[in-house]
Parts: sequence; C-alpha cells; structure tokens
Amino acid sequence: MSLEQELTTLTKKLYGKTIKGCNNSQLYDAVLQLTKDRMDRVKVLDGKRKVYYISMEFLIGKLLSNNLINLGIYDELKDLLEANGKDITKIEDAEPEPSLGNGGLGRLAACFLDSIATLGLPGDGIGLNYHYGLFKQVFRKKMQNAEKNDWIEDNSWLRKTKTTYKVKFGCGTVTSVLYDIDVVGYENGRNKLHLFDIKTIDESLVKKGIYFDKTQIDKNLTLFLYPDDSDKDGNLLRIYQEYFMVSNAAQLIIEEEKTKGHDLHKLDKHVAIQINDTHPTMVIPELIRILTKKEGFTMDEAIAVVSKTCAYTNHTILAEALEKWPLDYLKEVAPQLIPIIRELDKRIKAKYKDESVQIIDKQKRVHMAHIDIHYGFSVNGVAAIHTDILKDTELNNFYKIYPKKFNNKTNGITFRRWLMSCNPELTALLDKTIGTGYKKNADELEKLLKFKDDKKVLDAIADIKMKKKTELAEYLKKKEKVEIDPNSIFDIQVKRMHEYKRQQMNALYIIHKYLEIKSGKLPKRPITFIFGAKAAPAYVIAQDIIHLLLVLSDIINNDADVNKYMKVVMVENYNVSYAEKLIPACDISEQISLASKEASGTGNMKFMLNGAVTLGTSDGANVEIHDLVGDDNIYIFGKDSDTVIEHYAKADYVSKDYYKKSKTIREAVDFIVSDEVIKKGNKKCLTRLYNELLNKDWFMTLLDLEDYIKVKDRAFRDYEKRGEWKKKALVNIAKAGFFSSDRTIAEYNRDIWKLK
Ligand code: 26Q
Repeated sequence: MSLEQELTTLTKKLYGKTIKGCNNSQLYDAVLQLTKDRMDRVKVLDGKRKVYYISMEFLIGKLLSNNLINLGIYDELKDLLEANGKDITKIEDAEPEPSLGNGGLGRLAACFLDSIATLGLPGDGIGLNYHYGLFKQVFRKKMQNAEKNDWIEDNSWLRKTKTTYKVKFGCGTVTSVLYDIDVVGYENGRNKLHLFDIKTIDESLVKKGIYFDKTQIDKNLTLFLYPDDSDKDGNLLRIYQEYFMVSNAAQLIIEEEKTKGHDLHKLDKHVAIQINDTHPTMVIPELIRILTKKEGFTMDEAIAVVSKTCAYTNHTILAEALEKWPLDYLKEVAPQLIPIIRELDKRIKAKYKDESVQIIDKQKRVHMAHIDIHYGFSVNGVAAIHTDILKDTELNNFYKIYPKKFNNKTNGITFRRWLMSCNPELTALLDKTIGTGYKKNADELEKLLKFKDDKKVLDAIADIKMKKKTELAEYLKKKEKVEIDPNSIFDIQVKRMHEYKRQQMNALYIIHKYLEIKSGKLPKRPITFIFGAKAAPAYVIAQDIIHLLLVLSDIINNDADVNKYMKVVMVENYNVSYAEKLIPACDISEQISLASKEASGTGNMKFMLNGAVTLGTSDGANVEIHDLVGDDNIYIFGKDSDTVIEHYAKADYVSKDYYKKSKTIREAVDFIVSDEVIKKGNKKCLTRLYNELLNKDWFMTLLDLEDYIKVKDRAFRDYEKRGEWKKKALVNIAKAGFFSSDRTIAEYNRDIWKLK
C-alpha cells in the first residue's frame, strides 16, 4: 500500500474523513498510528549478547519526526501532507512532550537508544513511566512556579504490555505494569524502551501544583520525576522509585534470559547492564539477591557473575549529587537488600582498610558509587578531562585498586534529531555540498573543510543561520511576547539552572553591558541574550538567579535608551522542543561552567553542529571541542581545572577579594541590590543572591568574571568580521562529527559491551 493509501485508510477509520478533511490534531493521531504500524514491520535487533541501559531518566522529547526520519519516510510524508494543504510541523505540534528527564543525563540516554539501534546493536532501555515527569515551569511575578506536565494521552507511543511483576517493599508489595516505546534506528532495526509503572497509581493525589502526599507509595510511586528531595519523605520516595525500577529490571532481564534458554551462570556472556549514574545501583545487590535466593547460586557465584555483567557511568563530581543513602532508609524501603549490601561491604572491609573506599561508612551511609566500582567491571567518565579528574582526584583511591576498570567515553548526540530534524535547511546544504554519507559516518562532515574559502558555501551557511534566527524571533514573539531583531547577535545559554553552570556570571556580564550602554558606550551591533533553564524547586539560590534574569529582562527590554542595543529573554519551560528551535538559531553558545565541574555538557555539541561558536571555559567536552576546532574557532576564558581544584584544596578562594580589587566587578555585583533593581523585583531574593556572591560564591563566579567580559567582548567584535566569522561557523560544523553518539556507542560497544 502506498503511504497515501495507508494514511487515507487511517483517517477514514479514525475520523471518517479524508486527509484534507482532518484538522492537525486528528492528522497527528492518524500519522502516529501509521508510524507505529510501520515500526512494527522493522526487524527486532538480536544477537548473542544484549545491553540493558538502566536509567531513571530518558528525556526522549517528541518522537514523531525522529521516527519518520529513521524509517526513511519523513520527506515522502511531508510532501504528501503538503499536497493536501497540511504542514507536518504543525501536525507535530499536537504531540505532547514527555519530560522524563532533568537534563544532560536523561537526554544522553535518549540519544544513546537512537544510536544503539542505528548501529544495529541489541539493546533496550529500562526506566520509569512518570505520569507528570519533571515539572512544567511557569513564570509568575518574575518567579518560577512548578506545575505538573500531563503528557500521557490515550493515543501515544506507549504500548501497554502484559508484563507485570511483584515488587516487595518493607511496607508491602506493589504490582508493576510495563509500558514499551519502540525505538527504531536510522535505516536499521528495532529495540525497546521499557517504562515501568505501578498498577495502583492514583493521579488524583496531586491537588495543587506538584504537591502530593509523599507517603502513599502504592499510589504515588510513578507520579513525578524527582520529587522535592529536601525532606526525609522525598528522599525515601526517591529510593522507592530506584528500587522499584531495578527490581523490575532484574526480573525482566532474568525472565528474558530464561526464555532464551540461557544459563544464568553465564549471565555475563549474554547480558551487559549499563548503570546510568548511581541511581540504578541497587540492581547489583538485587540481582545477587535473586540469584542466591531463587536460583540456587552460592554467594560467591552470584557476586562473580553480576560483577562481570554490570558497568557504571559517572556523570558528576559534585559532592551533593553523589548518592549516599542512610542504611536505615534503604532498610525501610527494601529490607531484603540489607544482608546483601552488608555482605558486599564486609568483603571490602576485609580487603581494604582505607576508609574512602568503603561501602558503608562510619555514619552508616551507603556510598552507591562504591558498590558500582567494586562490583562492576567498568567505570567510565563522560569526557576526557572528567575521566582524568576521576582517576587523578575524586576516585583516585579506586583507580589505584582497579586501574583497568577506568575508561573514558566522551559523550555524543544523535545527528538525526540535532541536525536532520531540527535543521533541515542545513542538512539539505550539507547533502548538496558533501553528499549524504555523513549521516551514517559522521566523520565525513570534515569534507566540509574543503569549502572553507568557498564564498557560496559560507554565504549559504550564513543565510540558513539568518533564516533560523528569523523563525526563532517569530516564535518568541508569539510565545514570550517579546520582539527581537534577527540582525542582532544571538547569545544563548540553555541548560539546567545551577550555580556551577554560572548563569549568574552571564547575568553580571549583562549588567555590565547595560551600565556601559547607559554611560554612552554603545555596542556595534545589538545583542540578544537568551536563557532557558529550570531550577530544582528546593534549590533556593537557583530560583533567585531565575528571578534576577526575569527582573533584568523587564528593566532592559523596557528601557528605550537601551533596548535598541540589547535585549534579554528568559524563555518559559525550556525543554527538548524548545532546544530544537533555539539551537539552530544561535551565534554564540555559552558553556561557562567553573572548570572541573561540568562533566561533559552535550548542549555544547548541539550548538557547534548547528554552526554556533562556543564561548566557554576549559571544562568538560569544551576541551575536546577546543582541540578539534583550534584557537581561532572558539573563545576560551577563565582559570583551568588544575587551578580551580587547587583553590578548593587550599580553601583559599575569597570572592570578596575579587570584588574589592575590581571596579567593574563591584559595579556589576552592586547593581543586583540597587534601587532600580529592587524596585522591579523581590528584595529578599536579590539580597540573598548578592550576599551569596559576596560572601560565599562556592562556584567562583568572580574568579573568572573579568576574563569572561574581556573574551566575550572580543567575540562580539569578531562577529563583525563577517567573512572570518562565517569560516568559524563552517569549521565548527565540519569538526562536530566526533560528537556523534554513534561514535560514542561504537566505543561503548568496543570497550565495554562487546555485543558484536
Ligand atoms: C542525586 C541524588 C539524589 C537525587 C538525585 C540525584 C541526581 C539527579 C540527577 C544527581 C544527578 C542528576 C543528573 C545529572 C546530570 O544530568 N549530569 C549531566 O550528565 C551529562 C551527560 O553525561 C553531562 O553532559 C553533564 O555535564 C552532567 O552535568
């Protein structure tokens, strides 16, 4: 059946209408069904060994375009719809966006699933089916408010399966239900994302905003991702979620192995389990528990085989993000795991006296990462510098014990979404200029370098950038009620709000620029500063930074002397779909974390691929971007990670010293609590932020501020050398091939999973 016949049959069946007769939301339902039917026909990937990627987060974004691209029918369907007077992008608007992740770690998991299937490797994701996911951000009175994101509809990518398991908690047993989402690779086979839910979920528990009774586990378990974990009940709920996920994962893996007739004693020959940060760590003791209690293994046998099956990825060195759960909490949630965890701990204590490598510490807290490192066969960081820091400092004591376990896997992104889907114009230009081979082999993007001096190609890239900026300006006008000039420089920082990412430093630059303009020093070209960021509801200073940005945007955008030269836009509810609009329109990509703190970053890669130039510190994958593009095609500033690590070691960073030494810094910081700002904002929030910067500044904003201002101003000046800037954009695109998640996954497979 032709695509046209297939779609018409569906529109008739669902709505009794022709394609032309349907509205966009009806067409979405029909196209969704058509895509699912086509996906059913794609071969299921299998092989001797299979990987299970377990993660509390899969930030998949909308799936329609991606699936159509991977099936190879996007263009055909687009043309068919167009012939019927319909616009495929409008149809995609009808798809709700799930928010099953916070940020980088969750989005990485989604890119990885795409690449695993694209490389033809058998591998499924395992996670949770949060009904409201991460909160939806709404601004009121220049403050962030959190609302639930209701994304599950009757017709969706989720397929309810017959699989259910029992999961035993200290407080009783719950029954799980499994939902699957199919994952098709680009011109390749099919895997699954398994999302577990509870049978007794009760959405009516959520009364207002994102508040609900945290103690009714049998009703609330899968309502939200990361409930506010600032209190004990929040922490406990998080542990309930983690145990629920891994208990289901362990049961599913063992069931699949048995169905295949595999001997569980050879589990490691058939299964690799990738533990995405420490959140799924309990899968290790849980598997050991099942093998010893139900499958007749001795403890030694179970530990040996599980240790050869599980591999751990570390995504952060921030102390507060490393999970250390009180043993009592774990006991409350999953008492049956306690003897296993104690046994694992006993074996380590017998072997090593060093306190820093123990599993259970003197305060009776369980260090989850330590379980992974001792009882897994691989430990990887997510960018070269991050892995080096793990080896040399953070996990040095472990590295000395297990040097062979440690390896680096620099993150990557799927080009299907972050180029082909979000920037079809650039994709078409690349197809025309270097052929289409780069879609399967991203290194071929380097062919573009041959056109470094080709005016036609350079202009074409610049024209596409202008088109994407114009589209974004139109979108922001509708969505955020703000008018921006596509001829201005688009300087964009989008990522979770966190002090280490230093959005506050960008805010201080903006203040500095504002004060300069007020004093008559005008920029050559207007600048549009764009932010997007959600802050954890319990993270007070992060909320204050959002507030400051909203206040600044109010002051600046409404000041007739200034708004000709600069504007500030903080977009509401930044998510994957928003990223897909912002990233292709960016000129300058802000990657300004305190060196050593951003494990990798992946936004940096998406921006580069779309021809933005990075302004960043020597942190995470910025270091590798720098190596690839060279000094002329990136703006690096600030102190390096060694210097920063030394400041922490010596505890000798005093922010006030920097404040006192520099008039520029003083003026910018003082402005936060000036009458002008306080009049438009909340005095308590602004004063708190001011005091934080002056008296603590744990992430050393003031350390790098002057250099940041200097280098950023240089970047803005360089933007005027249009010919040179266009070359920078071209080089960034050409060198982005390394950051394809296909490369990352090929490395995971070569060094860790060994699937084929
Ligand atoms: C910890 C304890 C208790 C509850 C929650 C957590 C928690 C939750 C989420 C800790 C960390 C996260 C998320 C981390 C994350 O997204 N890290 C990012 O991972 C990306 C992919 O590797 C990197 O590119 C980013 O640099 C890193 O910040």
